[in-house]
Amino acid sequence: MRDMSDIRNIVILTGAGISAESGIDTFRAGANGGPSLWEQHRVEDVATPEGFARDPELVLRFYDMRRAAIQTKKPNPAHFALARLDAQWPGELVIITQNVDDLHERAGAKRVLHMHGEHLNAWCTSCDVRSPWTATLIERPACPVCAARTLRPDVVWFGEMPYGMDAIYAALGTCDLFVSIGTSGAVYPAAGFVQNAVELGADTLELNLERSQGSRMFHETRLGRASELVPAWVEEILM
Ligand code: BV8
Repeated sequence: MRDMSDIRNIVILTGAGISAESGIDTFRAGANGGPSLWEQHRVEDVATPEGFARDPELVLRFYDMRRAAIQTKKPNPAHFALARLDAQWPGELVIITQNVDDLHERAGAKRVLHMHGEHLNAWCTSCDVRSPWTATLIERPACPVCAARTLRPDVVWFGEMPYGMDAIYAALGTCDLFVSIGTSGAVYPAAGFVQNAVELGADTLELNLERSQGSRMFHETRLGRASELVPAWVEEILM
């Protein structure tokens, strides 16, 4: 691992585990054995374009329930620690999140990239405009721009192209440190970023409740809760 003083550019990847202690269910039940999202619904039924075409009401209700739920949750110390790092870090920094909640932003983070979209946006498949959205979509409301009743969750489903891939690969190409927080490493291309980082010469650190599927590719793994591990790591890197 580099000496801390040689680290200029940082790429952070977050997953559902960073929001778990805010009360937002993860996709795969973590070591804490909490409920997981996929236990209630099969991925193919609620997180694919085919599932949406087959049963739009089921999918719209699934996302309406989650969109409402996240608005009752609050950022936890891990989100606040990353927002502090974002504000104080003099070099390049980007928080690439797989999460579709807005807890990074509500904690004050600015340099956030939602590669899998955002619950609080609705995407009109007629005019392609994404509009801020905190209400429900089940009643097929009119698009605020073109009035068509073709709004869907602005969330990247399986088989769809994640957002910001060019910016992500550019950031991985210049980063000195890649930090993965609260993700199982089960879904690509996000799960492959650590491999890109290693091949491009970055140091890699994993902060997670349990070892992720890509754990062996990290130079260092720290196991524990994000609300404890992340503030401690930010304190260390800002020293
Ligand atoms: C793509 C938004 C091409 C939706 C999500 C066959 C057909 C088609 C595609 C594929 C295929 N086979 C493979 C693929 C690719 C596919 C894929 O990877 N499938 C998997 C299942 C094998 N990927 C895609 O389709 C992607 N698109 O490939 O396009 C392409 C390729 C390359 C470059 C460009 C384009 C699109 C995938 C996006 C799917 N959408 N989310 C929604 O939110 O509803 S995925 C969703 O699950 C998340 O966003 C996240 O990405 C993923 C994994 O979730 P995690 O965040 O890791 O959460 P998880 O519950 O799994 O783990 C939580 C972790 O936290 C655990 O490790 C736990 O221990 C830890 N934890 C728990 N509590 C705590 C904690 N850690 C710390 N503290 C705690 N307190």
